[in-house]
Amino acid sequence: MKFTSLTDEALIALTGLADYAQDIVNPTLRLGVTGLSRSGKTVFITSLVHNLINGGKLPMFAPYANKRIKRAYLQPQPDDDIPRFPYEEHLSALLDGKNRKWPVSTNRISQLRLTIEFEPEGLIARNISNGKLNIDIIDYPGEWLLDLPLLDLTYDEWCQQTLSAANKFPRNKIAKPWLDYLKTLNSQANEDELIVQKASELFTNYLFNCRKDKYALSTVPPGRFIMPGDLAGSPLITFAPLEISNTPRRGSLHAMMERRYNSYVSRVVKPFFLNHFSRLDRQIVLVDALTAINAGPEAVFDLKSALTDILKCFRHGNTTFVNAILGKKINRILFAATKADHLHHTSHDRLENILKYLVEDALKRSGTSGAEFDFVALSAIRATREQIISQDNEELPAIIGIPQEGQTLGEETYNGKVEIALFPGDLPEKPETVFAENPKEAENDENGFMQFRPPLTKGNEDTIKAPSFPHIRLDKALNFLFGDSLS
Ligand SMILES: Nc1nc2c(ncn2[C@@H]2O[C@H](COP(=O)(O)OP(=O)(O)O)[C@@H](O)[C@H]2O)c(=O)[nH]1
Ligand SMILES: [Mg+2]
Repeated sequence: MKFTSLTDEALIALTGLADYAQDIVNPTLRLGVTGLSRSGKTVFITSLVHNLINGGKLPMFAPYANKRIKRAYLQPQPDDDIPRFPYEEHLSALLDGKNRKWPVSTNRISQLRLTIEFEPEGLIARNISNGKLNIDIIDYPGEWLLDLPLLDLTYDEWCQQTLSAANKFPRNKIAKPWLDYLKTLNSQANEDELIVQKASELFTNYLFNCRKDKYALSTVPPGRFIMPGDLAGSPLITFAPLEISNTPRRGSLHAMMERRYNSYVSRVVKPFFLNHFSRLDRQIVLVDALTAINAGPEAVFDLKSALTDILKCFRHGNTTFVNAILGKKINRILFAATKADHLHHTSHDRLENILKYLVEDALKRSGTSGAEFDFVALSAIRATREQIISQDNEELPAIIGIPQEGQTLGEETYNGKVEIALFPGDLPEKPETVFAENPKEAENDENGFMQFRPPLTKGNEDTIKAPSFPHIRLDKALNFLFGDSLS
């Protein structure tokens, strides 16, 4: 199967033209926000919107620093077939005083329209622009992007790839219960719904376990198995790889699995790329690089291969025939390493460099997409502050925050109320070190990084006067993503 066929191209062309016509009346930028689950999409969007609406501190966001932004507000979203991003719900979780908490994770696509009124720059611009820009933010799981390679794989090829990966360290350990069950199956046996369900359940558990912080593996297709969206329980995501020896006999387990795999590819994967992905103008890819670095070299290699697949999506998306004609393509892509507040600022540049190194390495293998790239280490909502602590005649950079209830460090279990100081450790100066032995000796829980509670902000407690969430380099990200469209 190809990314697009002739009929698909016609469909993209129609949607593209409709978007184009709309854009003339109401200038609109479609901003994709993606990343694997827990990479920080929900927190990023909530903080972005709140900071813009409430006059947060954004000195690196040029149109805002130059006071050309008059106001920003939410409007009803344009697409009736995508759920709305539940901004108010997420916000109230974060602002709930003593009970404040991180918003609940979502597992599907959603959309929000933010409108910015601004003073166009220069006389001519002031005459031709109405000074209004809609930013349609589309939040979608990165797991769905990593399904793109499936468009080119037959069921048999997919089985081969998936099994070969599952038999390698460290996946072989995680996959054991599923692989053991697989050995009891005969692909030529009669089809059987219960067997298919059992295999699919064990396979899905394996994928989920790969994502745990301890392993932090990134490439775990099919994406809907982990992020089912509205498909939970559907036959479309009830299948699994098999050990295959010959062509499928009619009515066999093999034939049944193959049929479902093909439906998944044509009815789930392809429509996502045609209906949503192909309409984006700008894209931010959020990457929880710290968790991968912390889990060790296998996780970092896997992250790089996920980044390669993601870059391939952008390249495919930008080279379809109609996109070329309509001049519609993703022209800016920002890669952002999230949760930088887990580090002292002396390591922020290092984190940025590691991400850049991983993406540039991946670019060599994926080919370029013609888009402009940038890299940033950010924290959309900063949960820590910094302090230098003297210990044994040494000045050590520490971060201070309130660990979430139940977090542990050594013997200590925290109750979600006390603040602690933590030495976060340094990231390596040479980015390539992350492929070698575990380079980071930080003070962590054995299950990964210490999770901190969200900070107190205005709305939480009267004593705090900040207009919006504190952050690290959120403004730099906004400037790259749409600063140019507000001039
Ligand atoms: N300290 C800190 N934690 C963050 C930040 N962004 C996200 N997180 C944590 O990561 C979790 C997952 O973030 P979320 O935005 O829900 O991820 P999503 O699944 O990509 O939407 C949150 O519940 C927080 O615990 C950040 O900027 N700083
Ligand atoms: Mg989310």
